[in-house]
Amino acid sequence: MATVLVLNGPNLNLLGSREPQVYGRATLQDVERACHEAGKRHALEVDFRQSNHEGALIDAIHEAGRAGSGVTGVVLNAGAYTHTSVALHDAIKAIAVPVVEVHLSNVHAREPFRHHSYLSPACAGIVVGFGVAGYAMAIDGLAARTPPP
Ligand code: CA2
Repeated sequence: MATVLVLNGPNLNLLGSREPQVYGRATLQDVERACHEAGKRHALEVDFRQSNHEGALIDAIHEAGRAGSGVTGVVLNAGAYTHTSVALHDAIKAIAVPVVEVHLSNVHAREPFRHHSYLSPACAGIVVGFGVAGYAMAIDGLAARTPPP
């Protein structure tokens, strides 16, 4: 079965514990459940991960792009690295697998430093501001591009 890698960046392990007015009350476990449900609808395996470390996110992207990885798409919420990381931009550019950038909040309605993404120009698509549902939307979008086996 083809796999979608869902990759979450720094501090997203804290989801549901603070700032509910910005990020809602769902936990990362709830996000994982929603991703598995979306994956099931498209007969896609979901590999769900979170790391607070930029290098670990880059390694996971490289791994997804390797021949024979079985990964047909990546959903990436890189958290604050979105606004800082040329290294993540380069990693996304380096793989042939499509990456969809996701943000729970509408970053464009927040502080100006969140308005710029180093990742967007390297990504196949972007979903922002739809909370947990945005992850399922990204999986739906990837499934629409994935040729059936
Ligand atoms: O809206 C998003 O999904 C973000 O990627 C979340 C990042 C933020 O830096 C981006 O600008 C937008 C922050 C994730 C931190 O999540 C927390 C959740 C609860 C409590 C503390 C942090």
